[in-house]
This record gives sequence, C-alpha cells and structure tokens, in this order.
Amino acid sequence: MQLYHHPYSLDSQKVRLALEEKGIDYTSNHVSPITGRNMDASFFRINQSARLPVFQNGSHIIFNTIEIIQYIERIAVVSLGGDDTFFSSREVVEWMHKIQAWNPKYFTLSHVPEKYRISVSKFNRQVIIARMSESPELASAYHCKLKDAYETEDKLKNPLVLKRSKEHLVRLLDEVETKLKRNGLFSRGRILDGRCNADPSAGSLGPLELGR
Ligand SMILES: N[C@@H](CCC(=O)N[C@@H](CS)C(=O)NCC(=O)O)C(=O)O
Repeated sequence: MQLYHHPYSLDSQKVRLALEEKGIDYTSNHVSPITGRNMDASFFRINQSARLPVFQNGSHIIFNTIEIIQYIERIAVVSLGGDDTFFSSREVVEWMHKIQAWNPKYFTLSHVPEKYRISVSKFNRQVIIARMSESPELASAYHCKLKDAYETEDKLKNPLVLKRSKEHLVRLLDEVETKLKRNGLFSRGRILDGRCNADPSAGSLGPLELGR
C-alpha cells in the first residue's frame, strides 16, 4: 500500500493518523507541493487535481480523504480480524464531514509571510508551465491548475474570503469545544487526552489567537 502525502498537508496528516491508529503498514511517498513535485507528469497523470493525499492499494486508487480513512478501517477489519467497533460510528463520520467542509487553504496561506508566499506561488506557476510543455497531452489539466493558482492569489487579496474562512474555523472550534465539554473531555482550555496532557500547550486553543 502506498501513501502519497506531505507533512504540511492537513488531509495527509488525517490519513497518517488513521494508518498509525489501525497499525497498517504502508509505503510512504513524500510529494512536496512546495517544490512542485505534485506536478510531475508521473504523479499528475494519475491525479490531475495534484492534491494530496493519494492512497494506492494495487490498482485501487483513492483521492478523497474520508474515503481513504474508511477504506483503511475496512483493511483493518479484514487483516486484523476486527469487528464493527473498528468502523467509525455515524457520529464520527458526521464530524469528519463537518471538519472536511472547512478548507484550510486560505487561512493557512494568509498566515505565510507574503514574500515567501508570493515567491513559492510564482515558482509553482513556472513549474506548471514547464511540465505543460514537457507533456502536451496533459496540457488542459495543467491549464486548470494554473487557473486555480491565479484564482487562489486573487482570493487571498480579498479580505472577505479570509474573514469567512476564519469565521468558519472559529464556529467549528466552538462546536468541537462544546462537544468535548459535554463529554467531559475538555477542561480549562485543555483537551483531556493522554497525549495532549503530556504537552499541555498541544491541547490549548490559545496560541492560534483566533479572537473574535
Ligand atoms: N481530494 C481531497 C482534497 C485534498 C486537498 O485539498 N489537499 C490539499 C492539501 S491538505 C492539497 O493538496 N492542496 C494542493 C492544491 O490544491 O493544489 C479530499 O477531498 O479529501
């Protein structure tokens, strides 16, 4: 089983957590969007969105993060002989969709210092143009990615897009906090989980400075 991912990609992190939790062995392939490796023709040919993560089991390839996680659960049941408790409950799946509905792109990019963001974005556009001329049969898909890159730049200049993204995140975190409090898993700004308690700041929402 192959996972194509990058450490900075939130969706890649979600899948890696599921793989670790279920104890599934996989081959890790780093594909860095920062250096434009997601635009290499060999990768782009199978994944024309160029997005990460991508999960491959033989000829079966999955691009959607939630579908990958649910597939990993099925593998765990088959290979480890688990029962129904190995599958996420309906409520957990609903939360996965709720979290997935927030697109981290604009919030994340707006927190990257502008000079770095602009030079990486320019470099990525140059990579797309170079790959397009190397593989003309993929030109229309590369053209979509180029259009996407210009649209992202435009949206980042729009304060309303950033405001909406931040508000969506704040609503989501508030909902998570309410839920965890109701379940007695959240206290004084900390998530009461073994791993988070080892590093109290890991469970704190403070450093994000998401003040309203
Ligand atoms: N197909 C994925 C989307 C994954 C996604 O948006 N990945 C981001 C990183 S977390 C990405 O690769 N962005 C690069 C791009 O948009 O070109 C899903 O629906 O779960």
